[in-house]
Formats: sequence, C-alpha cells, structure tokens
Amino acid sequence: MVAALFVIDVQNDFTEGGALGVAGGAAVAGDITNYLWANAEHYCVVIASRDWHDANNDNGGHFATDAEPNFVDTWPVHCVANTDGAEYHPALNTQQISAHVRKGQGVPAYSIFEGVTDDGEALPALLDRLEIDRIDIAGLATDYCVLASALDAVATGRKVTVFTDLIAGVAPESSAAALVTMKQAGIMLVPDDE
Ligand code: VGL
Repeated sequence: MVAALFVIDVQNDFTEGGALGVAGGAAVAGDITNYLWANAEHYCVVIASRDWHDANNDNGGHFATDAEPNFVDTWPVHCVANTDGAEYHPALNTQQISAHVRKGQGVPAYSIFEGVTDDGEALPALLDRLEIDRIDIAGLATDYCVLASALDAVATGRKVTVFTDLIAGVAPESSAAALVTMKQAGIMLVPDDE
C-alpha cells in the first residue's frame, strides 16, 4: 500500500501556554518527531496542516468576539496567520514534512481537506496524484480537527488509521466520543484500548 501521514495542527496555540492549548499537546509534538525519525521512510508523503486564520475578522463566527467562547463552535482567537501561535510547535521536526496545508483563512476549517498546500494543490488531487491508498493520522485536537480530518479521509475510500498515542484533545468527554465516532466510521485506532 502507498501511505501518507497527516500531522494535524501541531501549532503553538494548540499546545500548553497557547491561546487554545490542549493538555498533552507539546508531548504529542515531540512524540510525532520521534515517530517520524523511526517511520518517515514508510510514507510516500508526510502532510502537515496548520489552522491559519485572519487577524482582522471573526473568521465566519469561529472566533468569539462579543461573548465568551463555548469551546464547541466558538473559540478564543487562535492561530492567526503569521503569528507565533500559528507556527508549528518547536518540538515538531518539520524536516520530514513534505507538504504543508493551510486552512481556515476567514472561515472555520476543522478538516485538513478544507485546506490547500503551499503549492495551491487541493488535498484530494495530491492524494490521487501520489496514488495514496492508506492514510495514518496524528496531531491536535482529537475531538475537532483530528476527528474531522479522519472522517473526511475515510470518506475518500482509503484505509485510515489514527494513532491514539499521538493525539490530544480539548476535552475528555468529547475526545472519548470522537474515538467512538471514528471507530464506527471504519477508522482503525492504534492502539485501541477498548
Ligand atoms: C481546532 C478548535 C478550534 C483543532 C481548531 O485544531 O482541533 N480546535 N480550531
């Protein structure tokens, strides 16, 4: 099988100390780097996404500007394009990342499939061009961008695996529910603690 690895939104704002930091986020960054040292050669392509929001608007209601964020569909200002919060976490080694996808310019965009690469290529075109038939997924956050990306990936008909040791979520309940949803959609969880 020809495999791709997705590294979802391992950005400063989604790690401890960031605008929307998830517990365990920084550890995930380092653990993905270690995983890549050992396994990058098994992937035809390693594709990393970044949330890349506009500074001067609420990005389609994604940023809570007039009220407190509900942490479900409104959020604190995060991952504003060209700010430190939008950069990859320093523990993520980007040398072995071969395609960079940005998403969320002016809109909410949880799935990597909503973005395009820095070369302007849409993700489905890239996956077809490289004849990818297996997609592995790691990154942040389990209950939002990992979930949305994994569901879109499996909907393309490819074999999809989420590495449960290489993800971290916003909230425990929604993260547990996300794992159930992914499994029901035919996504493999590795390891699977159930
Ligand atoms: C994400 C909340 C808001 C994520 C993005 O990367 O999972 N979560 N925007």
